[in-house]
Amino acid sequence: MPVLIEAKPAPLVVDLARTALVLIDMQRDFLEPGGFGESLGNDVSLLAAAVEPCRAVLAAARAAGMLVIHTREGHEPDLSDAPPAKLERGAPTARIGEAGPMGRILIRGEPGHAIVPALAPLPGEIVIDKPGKGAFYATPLGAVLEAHGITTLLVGGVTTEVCVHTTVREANDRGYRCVVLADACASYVPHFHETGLAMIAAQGGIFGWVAATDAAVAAIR
Ligand code: TIU
Repeated sequence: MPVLIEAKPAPLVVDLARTALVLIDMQRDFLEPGGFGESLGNDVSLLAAAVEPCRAVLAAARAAGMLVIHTREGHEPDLSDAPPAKLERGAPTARIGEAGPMGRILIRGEPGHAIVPALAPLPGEIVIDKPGKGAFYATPLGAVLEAHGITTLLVGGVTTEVCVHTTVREANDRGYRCVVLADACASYVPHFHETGLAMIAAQGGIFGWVAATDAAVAAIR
């Protein structure tokens, strides 16, 4: 069904039957103390504001029967999918693969790798495990979207300027229309969040649209 979503730089009409909700990396490793995000020196409480908007749009998407996709950043226990450049960089308090209070940092299957309880995937919902920042690199996401005839993505998650941006840039180049839900995203660096959103909608929407979660929820209902 075609619906109108109020967005920047301009409202757009989307066909809900061809639209997926993609929630990026709403994992304990990023949102809770003791995980990857905190190991990098971040105040993880800055991401909490995105949870309720994500929950609201997730509920609306489920009720409307839309395709729902969750992503998780993380690595195989043997780190075979983690490039040295990623493992070695920076001076974290604990490196990827090292033990932390939520298990090994950013490793698949560990408690910290899980999506936060408020947004836990339902049985049957698609969960894309990704080794990189973008959700298309080394994952089946492209094939999944193609199989479902998806043309438009509603995107929330963390962090705005890292995994959300990378995924939206990848999706835009693959021909998807991306509507980034501003308040359903968050960053450890608030001005990166604001600027990151502005970058998407600038220049006539150079690689997407930006909308309030309420606007998307109102359109989906
Ligand atoms: N550190 C940071 O801002 N983000 C990431 O490492 N991954 C995601 O954004 N998911």
